[in-house]
Amino acid sequence: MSLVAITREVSASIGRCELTHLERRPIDVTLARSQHKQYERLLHGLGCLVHTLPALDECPDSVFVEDPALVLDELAIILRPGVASRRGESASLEQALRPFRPVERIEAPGCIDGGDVIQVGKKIFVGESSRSNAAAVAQLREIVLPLGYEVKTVPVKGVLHLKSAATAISEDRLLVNPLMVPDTAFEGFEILHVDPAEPFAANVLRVESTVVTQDSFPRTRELLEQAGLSVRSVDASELSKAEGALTCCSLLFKQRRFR
Ligand code: CIR
Repeated sequence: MSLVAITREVSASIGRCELTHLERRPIDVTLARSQHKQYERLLHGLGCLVHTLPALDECPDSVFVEDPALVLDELAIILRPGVASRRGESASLEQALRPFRPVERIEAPGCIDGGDVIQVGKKIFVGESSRSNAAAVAQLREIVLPLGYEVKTVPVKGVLHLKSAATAISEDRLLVNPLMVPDTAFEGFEILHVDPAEPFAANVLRVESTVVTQDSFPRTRELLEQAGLSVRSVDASELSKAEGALTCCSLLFKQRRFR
């Protein structure tokens, strides 16, 4: 079954993005757009059906489509991002998801960013970051427990989202920066650590059996290759200045149409 990748063009206002742990640096919007196109081309080359939404110029962070939604095999959940500036991104994303999945939603006072959610098989880990709270986790549990998922919260430090600190590289292995999230959070998984010289390398995008990393993390790429993975890389320097990485720029899911 094909994978759908929902992406969104880079907003003209990305220079006014939210920043939590990074200093603001000028973002070259033209370069950001061309890097984003390369990312989409790579996904297309890996067999994804890329569905690009038009830019939302009034929403600086809207290229990071991972945050306002979570798509599981059974349904999509419209999340409630942890910062108010990102809540205007949900409506058009919901429209794009409706043909594929029934839609549920997280309501106030819950807030949760998709960047805080790692889903591997029937396990869902949620980062205890500044963007996600217990009310949202309780709502998420209520939605997914009947579908057989298990939801576990995980401490994160020094980084925006759980997925900046750890991502799945296969059904039973995770790539982790142990200084940001403890290995013990992921019981039952085999853990591979990022190279210590590349603390932000843990955010990789798994597309079937391929793992996509950033050009700027060659040492971690080597570790992934030594672990037997097929690895591709892209340049995401401009989106990194907005505190974004690779998983944030797409919602990837099996194509099954709902209506
Ligand atoms: C934000 O602070 O919301 C954006 N500047 C970056 C979001 C990155 N998203 C992600 O890691 N999932």
